[in-house]
Amino acid sequence: MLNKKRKIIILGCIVLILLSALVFVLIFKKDSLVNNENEKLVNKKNLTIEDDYNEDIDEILQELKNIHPEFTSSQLEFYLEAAINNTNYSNLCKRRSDHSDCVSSVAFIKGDSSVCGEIGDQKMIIECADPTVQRIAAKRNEKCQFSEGSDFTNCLKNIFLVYRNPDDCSNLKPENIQQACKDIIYYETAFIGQNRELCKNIIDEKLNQICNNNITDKSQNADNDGLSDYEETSIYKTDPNKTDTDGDGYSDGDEVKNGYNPLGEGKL
Ligand SMILES: [Ca+2]
Ligand SMILES: [Ca+2]
Repeated sequence: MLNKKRKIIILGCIVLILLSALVFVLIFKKDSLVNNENEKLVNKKNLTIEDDYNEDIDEILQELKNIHPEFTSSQLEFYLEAAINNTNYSNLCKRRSDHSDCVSSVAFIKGDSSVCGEIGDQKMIIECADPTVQRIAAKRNEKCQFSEGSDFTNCLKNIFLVYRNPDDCSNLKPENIQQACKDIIYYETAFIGQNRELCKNIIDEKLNQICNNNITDKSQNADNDGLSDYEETSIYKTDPNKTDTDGDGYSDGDEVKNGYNPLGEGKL
């Protein structure tokens, strides 16, 4: 009799333990499913906005609110939707009375100043881009420092995409970001004009070095014949390392100066 009672108690305990374990597994599974769903949603939102930086949308919106306390929540909601859905925000913003605020906010949320490229003149574009660049510059500038050569210069160029001349950078803060903006513009100008002289304006050591290594010196004159290497290679097609390319006894520089052809007989 006692044995039977004990058996029933033990059996009851086992059933109870099994039931508890089942309930526990079910609750845990449900929780992890919910968490996964939330995670997926957050990742999806972040990925749509910025693949590389996974920024927090709530923080971005809070920053935008701090800059523009006058924005209503329906404005913010609209800008966020336009930015996240990657829809045709240029058309969406165009129809609104707050067109420039809309474009600027979409740029800000997306962290993409090129969005500003479509509005007005250069001054308006810069006004639109400044807050976005200030939001992203420090983080991205830091990331750029890990790359070398053209990867490094392209990385910097992408941050200050819509800035065309050093004056465009003048409202950027803090000072080092403003300087980085100016530096990459000096680099671009030096590179396009192949004018090494302009490299001296670049404060950043790494960029200064790349500039000096990559860009030919327009005033350099290896053979000292009165024509710079740049003039010889780009204009007269003479040998920058040979004083008298055509070997007629007159230097390339003298021939050009007097209107003679440095590559053979006759006048230029
Ligand atoms: Ca020369
Ligand atoms: Ca000659």
